[in-house]
Amino acid sequence: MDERRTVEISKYLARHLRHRPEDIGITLDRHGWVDVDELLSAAARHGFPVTRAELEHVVAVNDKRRYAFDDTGRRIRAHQGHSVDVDLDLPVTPPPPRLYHGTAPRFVAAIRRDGLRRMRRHAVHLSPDRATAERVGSRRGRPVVLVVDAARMAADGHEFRVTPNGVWLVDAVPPEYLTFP
Ligand code: HQG
Repeated sequence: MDERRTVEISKYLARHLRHRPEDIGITLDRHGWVDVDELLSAAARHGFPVTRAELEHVVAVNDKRRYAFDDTGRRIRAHQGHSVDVDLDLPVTPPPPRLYHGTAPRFVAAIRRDGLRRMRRHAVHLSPDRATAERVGSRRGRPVVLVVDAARMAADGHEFRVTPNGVWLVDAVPPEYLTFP
């Protein structure tokens, strides 16, 4: 399958498994799962036919491993990034001492004031290393990388969770835990 088709399917999945399932008449369960057959027939009905083989390919090769099948292979969900309300059911996990967040210069003043907020998503997304945070930030132009004192946050009772593809999630990061460049 060529790269363009892979990206096209991945974007379609992001749209409907994270943000707008109702647009194609599917419903995610409370943990974000949807039946694969239901997804494929809904996609076909809405003018975007995808085969099971294509779906498996996208799940397997996706650059950030954004999607996963359950153990039976009958259901699929996005690992993170939802704007619809889901409970990803991930265990609270002790974070590494430092985590990173890539953002854009235009958000820095508000972040200094309010800290990191979830904005439209279900959680604030943090990266385990600076290089990943730079990539996240560069989606919006020149990246600005903030360092999060995760050790102190955890000691103060903030709960961290990590997705199977290595994205750290937290409800918010108050400004006192942030270091700005
Ligand atoms: C910023 C992609 C003003 C925040 C990426 C970010 C990631 C604030 C933007 C994943 C703020 C939200 C998530 C505040 C935070 N005031 N701006 N108080 N607090 N912001 O896209 O972290 O390709 O929802 O810095 O790689 O950029 O979709 O979050 O710039 O892993 O799999 O508000 O999305 O992954 O933007 O990206 P987003 P994000 P996927």
